[in-house]
Amino acid sequence: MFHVAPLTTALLALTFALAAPAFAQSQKGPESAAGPSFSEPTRTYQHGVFGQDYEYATLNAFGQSLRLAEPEVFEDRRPRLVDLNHDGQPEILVVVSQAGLGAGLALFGLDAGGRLVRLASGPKIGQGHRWQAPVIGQADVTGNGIDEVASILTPHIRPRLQILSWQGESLELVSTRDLPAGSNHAYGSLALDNAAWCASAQGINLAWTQDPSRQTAWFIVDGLSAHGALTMTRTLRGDRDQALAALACR
Ligand SMILES: [Ca+2]
Ligand SMILES: [Ca+2]
Repeated sequence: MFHVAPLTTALLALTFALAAPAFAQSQKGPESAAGPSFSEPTRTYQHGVFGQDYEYATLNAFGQSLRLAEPEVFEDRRPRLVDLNHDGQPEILVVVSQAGLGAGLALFGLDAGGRLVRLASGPKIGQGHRWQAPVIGQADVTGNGIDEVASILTPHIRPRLQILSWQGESLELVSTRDLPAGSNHAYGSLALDNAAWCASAQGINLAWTQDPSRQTAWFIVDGLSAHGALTMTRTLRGDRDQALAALACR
């Protein structure tokens, strides 16, 4: 005797898989094989900076999962491990966005009881569907022993560098400045690892390459002026080998 129901169920499952392959195959982010990851795609925001119509609701790290309360979503592809206070316990730097306010950086990690929690939040841009692209790395530009994080605000519209310092439950603004060349993300691209913010033998490197053949830029950040402005020296543009060395924090 034939059992129609299981066959129908199988066909429905196959039909769904064929109809929505990107969503169905992305229950976890592509970098989930090792380390922290995102999961549970959500269409509550749908900005599409990665060429997709969904973001993520859940962060998975340290054997635990944390789902954001709506309307916030992770508008991100890869949680970044940092250790801003150099205590040997990693923090996780991510982008959190919501309708009406756009993107902000946030820091997650373990609390004193070993629970995965949000440790700190930075300012959101203040307008919906406005993103910011974290720059990979950490560096102490204020000289207080705690490393700062960097991102490029509105990288597809008017790229502007932002430096944030972890203070209690906030990522406090240290400095912003317009960028003279390029940005670290191309709209629709999944690539997020093509920029660096890190200490090198020369100082603090700030580097990115959108397209290694054309859009490279490398700066040495000298520090902060008496007025809190970020001072930096532009060292080159268009030299792929040197830009890649700068990206590797050399
Ligand atoms: Ca730490
Ligand atoms: Ca610092």
